[in-house]
Amino acid sequence: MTDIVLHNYFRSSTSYRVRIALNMKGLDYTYVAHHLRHGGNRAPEYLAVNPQGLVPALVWNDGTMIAQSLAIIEFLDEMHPEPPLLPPDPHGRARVRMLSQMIACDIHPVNNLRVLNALRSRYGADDAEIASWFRHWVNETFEPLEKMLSESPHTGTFCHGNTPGMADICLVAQVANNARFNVDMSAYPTIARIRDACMALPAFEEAAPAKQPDAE
Ligand SMILES: N[C@@H](CCC(=O)N[C@@H](CS)C(=O)NCC(=O)O)C(=O)O
Repeated sequence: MTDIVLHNYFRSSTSYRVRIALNMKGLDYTYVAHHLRHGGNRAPEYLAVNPQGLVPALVWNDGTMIAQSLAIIEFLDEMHPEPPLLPPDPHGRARVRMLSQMIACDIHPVNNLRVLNALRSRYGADDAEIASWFRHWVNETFEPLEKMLSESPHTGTFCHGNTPGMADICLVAQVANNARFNVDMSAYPTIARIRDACMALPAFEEAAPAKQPDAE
């Protein structure tokens, strides 16, 4: 048995998701940083761990490598069921996965660093255009997300009821990313309220980018 190792980067929102989940489960791990802006994720040593060259990647204590933040979070939840990150009922689990995937599948991929870099290098986009692109895709999903959260009887202190789970993890990490691109959160009071409730919890607060050893 070895340590649990998390390959990640302080500013990466997908890494942030997994750090929160590890903290919520009370699991210690070895923090291995890969500097995305310096191409650390494309280094041969890291590609030998995760051929996709994206962070995060978790190496479990039996040597198993798992990439993809939502797969990692569900794996942690199955290996360490307390506290649960998904509700006990199928309807609740589907709702939490739906909310999580709205962020993880419909916002993050089009705003990922490699996409922003391609906009710059292939199409000559400048900083203002990149920021405008980023905000556009956040707003495309945050508008319906705000409506769904504010109108659902299942929303409580957190996205689903009064205990934090996977959707809250995705929400908090996305809101942190938004701040770097000046997304106006005034149109999203429910999302902002849930984010604030999460950040009052040590598991979320200690996983924040600024608290990590590679923070700049
Ligand atoms: N769907 C993956 C996405 C992973 C991902 O794209 N991570 C970003 C950091 S947030 C990355 O490694 N980007 C490197 C790049 O764009 O070159 C997940 O949820 O883990």
